[in-house]
Amino acid sequence: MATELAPGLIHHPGFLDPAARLRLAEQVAAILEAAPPFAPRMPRTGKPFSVRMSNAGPLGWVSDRNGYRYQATHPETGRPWPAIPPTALAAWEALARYPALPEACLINLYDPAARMGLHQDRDEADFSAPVVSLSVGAPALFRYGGLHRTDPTRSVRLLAGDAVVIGGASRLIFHGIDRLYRSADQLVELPLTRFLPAGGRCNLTLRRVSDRTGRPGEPGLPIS
Ligand code: MD6
Ligand code: FE
Repeated sequence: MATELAPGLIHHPGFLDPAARLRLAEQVAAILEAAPPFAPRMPRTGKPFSVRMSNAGPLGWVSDRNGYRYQATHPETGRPWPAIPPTALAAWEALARYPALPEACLINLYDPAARMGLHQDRDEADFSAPVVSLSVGAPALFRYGGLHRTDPTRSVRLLAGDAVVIGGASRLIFHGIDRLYRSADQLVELPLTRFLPAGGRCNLTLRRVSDRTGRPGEPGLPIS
């Protein structure tokens, strides 16, 4: 049963059943073999994120001292990103209600102590497409607010297999991950233990990057 947390912000608990979670974990592990996780850095300060990242699809989201941007190649290997995993494409087709395929699949890897500060996803040129998120591994506390950083926030726990769609009036809301929870039920994510040896969580976000003219998003300007 889906819950509309705010207009356009939809939580689908258990969207992936355990068999689909296992398939997705296997597909993501194969991507990470080819496109190893890297530690993105904050624009300007160069401070590393606590979350490690990789990407799949024609474009990948990267962040370094020069800012946030999408690019076609891995920042360390220089190779093109692997294809978006089939289980994630199927989730986009079921949930996005958008007439084109996603161009980017950002893979976020959370060690048990990692977190993600409040942010907006706004490096894309077409905000009429939603962002679709899939999670496997440990539960996490997802915080979401409004269109301004200082707006009041609420929180919801995301479990393995949950999907979240951020679209419509919520496309540009601030959101983040405050913390992970320990969980006993991580067996189906076994294929990812090589990349998360202490356990943790993997979140995928699927995005359109270009607008319908094919123009890519503005190069990332550091937020605030
Ligand atoms: C995460 N998610 O769940 C971080 N962004 O690890 C996001 O930043 C996110 O869940 C856009 C849309 C959905 C999301
Ligand atoms: Fe986000």
